[in-house]
Amino acid sequence: MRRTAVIGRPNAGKTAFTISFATYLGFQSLRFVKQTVEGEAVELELSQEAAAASLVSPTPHKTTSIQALELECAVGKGKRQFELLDTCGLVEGIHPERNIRLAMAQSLQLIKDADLVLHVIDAAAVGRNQDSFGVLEEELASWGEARGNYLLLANKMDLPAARAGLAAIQSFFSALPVIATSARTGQGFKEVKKYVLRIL
Ligand SMILES: Nc1nc2c(ncn2[C@@H]2O[C@H](COP(=O)(O)OP(=O)(O)O)[C@@H](O)[C@H]2O)c(=O)[nH]1
Ligand SMILES: [Mg+2]
Repeated sequence: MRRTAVIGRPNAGKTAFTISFATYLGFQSLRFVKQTVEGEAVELELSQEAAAASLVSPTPHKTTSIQALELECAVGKGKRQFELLDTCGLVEGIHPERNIRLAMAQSLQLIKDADLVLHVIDAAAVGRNQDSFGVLEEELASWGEARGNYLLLANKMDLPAARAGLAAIQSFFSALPVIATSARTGQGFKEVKKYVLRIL
């Protein structure tokens, strides 16, 4: 099954984007397969509201396990299944908590094999602090250019500071495609869908 991985720093809106984008594609209830850091797979079915309430949070590192959403999309006359993978937030250095370190390692392994990578950035946070890019972004940008099928989502475009953030993101990641999105309003989802359909 084709796999799209959603990556980025904690709090960028990865989980919010994953849930709203799946809803945009027409899914009312979402079947998650959670991979715990111990390697166990737990399945759960949640409504969009329940998923958002339990998984989206302003507290960083709420998502410590991989959450895969198995989705089906109409392509031409047929249907194709693909997996949307919400991952643990990536940060520089070695995180003091063991379960977060394990979740990050697990995320990296799955990202490596993904058919498409969506890198979510909080454009509003960048707009407020334009020096917020670090080694993580530099490394991801060069890796993204080398691998291809790597798309940047300048998220939280519904917030005023995001406009300046978008410009900074476009200039920093000048060799990669950038789509302005809002997990809150659905801005940019149509464009993201086009990329996803291309790899199915
Ligand atoms: N205004 C706004 N807030 C967002 C957006 N996407 C996510 N958030 C908020 O940002 C916080 C972190 O979101 P979450 O999806 O848990 O981030 P994750 O750590 O990357 O998975 C939550 O409080 C969300 O409600 C967006 O597009 N616009
Ligand atoms: Mg999350």
